[in-house]
Amino acid sequence: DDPKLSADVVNKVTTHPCYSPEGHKYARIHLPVAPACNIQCNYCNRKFDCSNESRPGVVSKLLSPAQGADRFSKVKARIPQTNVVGIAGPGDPLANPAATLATLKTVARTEPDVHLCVSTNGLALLEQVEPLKSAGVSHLTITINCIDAAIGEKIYPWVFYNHKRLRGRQGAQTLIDRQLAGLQAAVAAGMLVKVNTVLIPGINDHHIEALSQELKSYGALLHNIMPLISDPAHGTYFGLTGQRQPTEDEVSAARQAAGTNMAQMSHCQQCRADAVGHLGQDIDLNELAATQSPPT
Ligand code: CLF
Ligand code: SF4
Repeated sequence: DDPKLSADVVNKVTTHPCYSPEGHKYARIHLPVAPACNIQCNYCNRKFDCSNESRPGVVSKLLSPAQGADRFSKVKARIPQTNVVGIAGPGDPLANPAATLATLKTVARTEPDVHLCVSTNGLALLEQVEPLKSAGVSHLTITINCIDAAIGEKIYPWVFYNHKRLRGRQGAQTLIDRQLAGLQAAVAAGMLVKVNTVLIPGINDHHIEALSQELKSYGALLHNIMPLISDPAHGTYFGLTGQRQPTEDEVSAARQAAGTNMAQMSHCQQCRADAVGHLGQDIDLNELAATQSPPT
């Protein structure tokens, strides 16, 4: 509804299933080519997909870039509305830049009209904005849970930056600084930047309005507040404190608070890193595997 958006931006928003409800007729495919991660989130268990952008409790079978591009071609033949190729894990795509970029470039050669989408924690984003841009990435998601290191140190026990493991407040501050610098650079490079925030009761719920105000000032387009999925059986737990997940009312209140500053996404499905199909109607990968090439 924003009259300031150009026709090109409106087109990119309305043809992407995550960026607008109007995009629901299009489908996305996630290619799980990125196993490593460069930070630790307290709600993550590394045995599972990145729960920043992916439904926890399921492990993606990793693909090589060539296998990823091959899966895309097969899915495109079967679901022609697949116009978004996303890299969202199972770790952080930008902690695996070679695999991520090789996959995106191969896909773009096969199908130049597809939207290329990446979801990252943002730690390594600033260095990768140019390579991502030249690979043709148009849609970018950064998971930013706070802009206050006193909150961040409760969420991230460590980050690995410049060959060093940084802990506590220093680690959190480094991550926040890099996320905001990366956000600014990605916006300046012309990417449509969405921010995902995992809502964690008692940790960052009081901070959402201040966060969304800052995100808006850095040029983010859209805010997706996702409830923490807390299920020890699925390997997600918040540190060892048994953090609960937010209620529906708490999620609505956070979206309302953030909505004073930013357009809100409220149809997120918290997808797996290997999700395929229309949002909420994922197709079965086992069925797809029957037509998949053997590992190389
Ligand atoms: Fe995938 Fe993410 Fe791109 Fe969408 S998912 S990389 S922006 S193509 Fe979408 Fe799934 Fe929610 Fe992500 S519903 S988890 S917001
Ligand atoms: Fe886990 Fe994702 Fe956080 Fe990395 S960024 S620790 S993969 S939730």
